[in-house]
Amino acid sequence: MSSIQTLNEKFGINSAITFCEGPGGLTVAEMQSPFGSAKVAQHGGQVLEYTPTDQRPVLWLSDRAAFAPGKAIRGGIPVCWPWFGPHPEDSKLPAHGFARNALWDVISTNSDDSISITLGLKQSEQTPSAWPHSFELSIQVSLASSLEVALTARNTGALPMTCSAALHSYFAMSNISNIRITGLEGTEYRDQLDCDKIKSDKSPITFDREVDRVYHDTTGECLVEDPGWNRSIRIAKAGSRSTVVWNPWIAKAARMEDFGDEEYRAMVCVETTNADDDTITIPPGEKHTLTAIISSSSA
Ligand code: TA6
Repeated sequence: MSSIQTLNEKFGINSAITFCEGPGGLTVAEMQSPFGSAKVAQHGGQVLEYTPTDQRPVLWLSDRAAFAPGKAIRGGIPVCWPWFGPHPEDSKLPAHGFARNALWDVISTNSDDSISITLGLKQSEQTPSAWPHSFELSIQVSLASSLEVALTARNTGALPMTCSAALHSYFAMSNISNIRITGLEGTEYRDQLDCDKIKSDKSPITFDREVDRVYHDTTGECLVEDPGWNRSIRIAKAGSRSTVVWNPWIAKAARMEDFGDEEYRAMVCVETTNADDDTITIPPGEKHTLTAIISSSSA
């Protein structure tokens, strides 16, 4: 019996959750409910799609995304763990940690009040030696009137475990030049494009160049207003005091092989993070959960 057949036998739930072969031969869980649909890959524990009923897809996925073991998938909601951005000591290590490049196990599925799937990852011989911790990572994706993505890191070792993380969500936009993001006005941010200077802006965020900002001390929700598609995407969160906003714009998009030169127009990242001084130290036996709650409605 194929691994997909085994997964469907063990975890499939009628038409609510079925496992199939996705792009690049990756195993994907397809979730279906009256509220909409979603797809989650075992590779990276990564949400690939979220489409509310009668709406356009909420998440963006590059037409050039690589779907291959060991490579990060460009789009959806990559799981950046146990470090956000470059590794703090060793620049040779992959940016944004190793979780998004690893194969996760299916732990459970459920169809009680929402359709949900939980995947898990724990230390193994594949875990980079740079991360000498025992851990259990799980991601629970729940589909109801919103999409809730909860990343839980449990420290199963004997020493405190300090990690940074991101649910690195890519949202589909009609045209980056016509959208604005509210909810972060007046919030201090580290400008990754200007010598990490700390700045703030009283206005909603608009885009006419590359933007790469880590907002600090913010627990509130963001609203991405997209008049071109007459909708707003709301990103609420829990377990996070930092938010990242990114669009690569023209030059950086052209430098990324898994990113179409013109695709910067069609996306924006609003990332739910534990970054900068929001890095989390988890005592032995304890856990921390980072949650993003995503919904979309006509503007
Ligand atoms: O979250 C913003 C960011 O850190 C940007 O600096 C950019 O590097 C982006 O993540 C994508 O990183 P990746 O390693 O997925 O190409």
